[in-house]
Amino acid sequence: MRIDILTLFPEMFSGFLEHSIVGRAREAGRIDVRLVQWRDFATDKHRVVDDAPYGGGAGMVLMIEPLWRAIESLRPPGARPPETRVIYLTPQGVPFGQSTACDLARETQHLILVCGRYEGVDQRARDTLFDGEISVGDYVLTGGELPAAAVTDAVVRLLPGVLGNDQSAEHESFMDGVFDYPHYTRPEEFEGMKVPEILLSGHHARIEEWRRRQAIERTLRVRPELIDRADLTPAERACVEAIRREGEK
Ligand code: 4H6
Repeated sequence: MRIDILTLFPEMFSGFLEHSIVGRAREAGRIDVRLVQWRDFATDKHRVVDDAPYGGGAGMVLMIEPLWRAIESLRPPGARPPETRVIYLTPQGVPFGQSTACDLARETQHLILVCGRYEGVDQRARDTLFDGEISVGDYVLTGGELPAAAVTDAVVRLLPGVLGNDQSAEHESFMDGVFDYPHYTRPEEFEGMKVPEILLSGHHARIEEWRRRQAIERTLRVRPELIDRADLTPAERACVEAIRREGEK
């Protein structure tokens, strides 16, 4: 997969791209991430890419022309979704989630992430240049760089062969719409806090069942709305109803 990140601040990505899973995926040649300096597509010698808003008001607006030129240079003629996608990171975007990450990992070979700043881009760019707009949550950041890093990380770790262990990708929190189960490691007891006995029992089937119930209980407590859309077996649905009834008492 190729990922182009169009930004005014490429330095913000250096640590992130070099380390951990994304760093290794790059070294292994599974992904080709390029940081693209927005100013390189300015049309004047001062490399200006923003201007004051028509109609007045605070802040600056990213001009359409440099952005247009950038996307022209990054996207081959005729390249279209889902194989090629130009995504704008904005607080006004469609909420990003694991299902969007899965779709991008599966269908998209060339992802172009546009990191806005200031008051964002000229509306005409939004009307014509983007294949989608994504928000990583209901909060405002100074720029789209952190959201672009989040989307990159979430997508790259789903690419085949990127996580050494494919099981951990399968078993993970959220793959079926339920949180991960609680994890414990040594020591068996710390400051009086013990590891749940069941995990030391060696009863694999019962451990699986316990973990699943813990995961469902926690999801129900923290994010009850997730459970309705979760991928649960009939037995697990019955378990949800039982926990809900217990909670009503
Ligand atoms: C586009 C338009 C994404 C991008 C405006 C971006 C949060 C998210 C930005 C802005 C972002 C998210 C610039 C508006 C700073 C507010 C960059 N913030 N902003 N939730 N900020 O995904 O002022």
